[in-house]
Amino acid sequence: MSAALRVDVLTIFPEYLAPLGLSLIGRAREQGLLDVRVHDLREHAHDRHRTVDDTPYGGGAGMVMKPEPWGEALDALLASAGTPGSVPHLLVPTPSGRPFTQALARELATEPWLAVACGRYEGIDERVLEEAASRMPVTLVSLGDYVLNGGEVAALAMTEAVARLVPGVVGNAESLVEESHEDGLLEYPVYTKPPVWREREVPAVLRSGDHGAVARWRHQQRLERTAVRRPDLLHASAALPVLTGADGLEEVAGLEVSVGTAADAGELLVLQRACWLPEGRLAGDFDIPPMRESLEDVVAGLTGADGARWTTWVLRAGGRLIGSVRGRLADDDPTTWETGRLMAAADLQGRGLGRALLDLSERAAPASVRRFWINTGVRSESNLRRYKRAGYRQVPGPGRYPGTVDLTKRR
Ligand code: JD8
Repeated sequence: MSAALRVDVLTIFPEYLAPLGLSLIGRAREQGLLDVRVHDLREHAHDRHRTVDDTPYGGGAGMVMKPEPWGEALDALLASAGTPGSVPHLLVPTPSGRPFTQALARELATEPWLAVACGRYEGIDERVLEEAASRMPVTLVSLGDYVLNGGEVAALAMTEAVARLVPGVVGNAESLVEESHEDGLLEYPVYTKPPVWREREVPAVLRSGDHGAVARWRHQQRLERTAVRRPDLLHASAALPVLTGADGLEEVAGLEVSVGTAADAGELLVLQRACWLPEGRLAGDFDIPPMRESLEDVVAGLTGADGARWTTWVLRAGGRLIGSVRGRLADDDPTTWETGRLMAAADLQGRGLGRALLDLSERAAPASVRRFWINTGVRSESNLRRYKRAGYRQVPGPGRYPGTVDLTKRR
């Protein structure tokens, strides 16, 4: 059994941490999975009243925690190291700290020894934190953007959030996976018996026995809840609404359309390869231009240095490059507008991005254009369906490139 996670909490209200003796955390401490120790700071105040606070230099309301008791308490803590020379990671709850998140909890759960310095009053003399940082890692952490009277509530919450990630503390580790904030999405709604309660039914899919359908329903619920309740958690791209063509592409919050430049080349190459990988698999041949092109080739295509006269548009959501398309007049026919390299991030499929990008290219065609041209893999069923839905018709016979077909549409 791996060494227990040790957590030392220093406070003037040790009874505040009594809940860490209850439930899962309490049992894990009994089982030796966790070593939680609570220390009363007043043990390190030696005057008759065991004073731990004094008036603030510079005046002002309230009191400040004195440095001496803290210095002595931290000395004693370091002297109690299980492994000679090891030091704890000291967490200091404060409203001005780094937000405590599930990601930080996961980080801290990998560490062997944590300590939490719970302040009270107006806070701890700043020199205590500076001096501590000279001897151990120190992180100022905030539980949230509201003001508490001290650090104990934060110590409780952080200790529970970290301790429950220690293997064996939560019986069914699987349940940790689909929790809110674990993967950036909120949790799905849960139900139990009876199937009908106060005329309210449990969603039928959950009683269908179709595990695939249940998983899809739960994921959709998580996406919808997150988009409604916590859109900030969703990358702007994930919060992308379903697009109906190029209309309003610019109006979509967080969505930027621009003509691509060399600066976009790196991300474009990544998206291009990601989008043509499935095409290569379908074609049974990965030696296709989008997969073969180098970064230099992509730069040349964006700057026009390759002489191919393409104009490339890139679509960004929240700064992330999520789609692109290019268009040009046909070499041999100024009345034909060619669209190419239409690509949309795989995780954003089903939002009308492809159609919006196709629309974007067609709208850029000069008035002289009477016909649109596009090309795709002969086995690329979804592309063929998309282009035919957009009014294109397949040109009989082989397409411009091996393994492809051409499609055209009258303007
Ligand atoms: C530690 C003293 C009280 C705070 C004057 C009120 C965390 N998210 C959070 N909100 N508040 C705290 C917190 C508050 C604390 C202490 C943490 C120590 N106080 C002080 C400054 C204003 N009083 C917190 N984590």
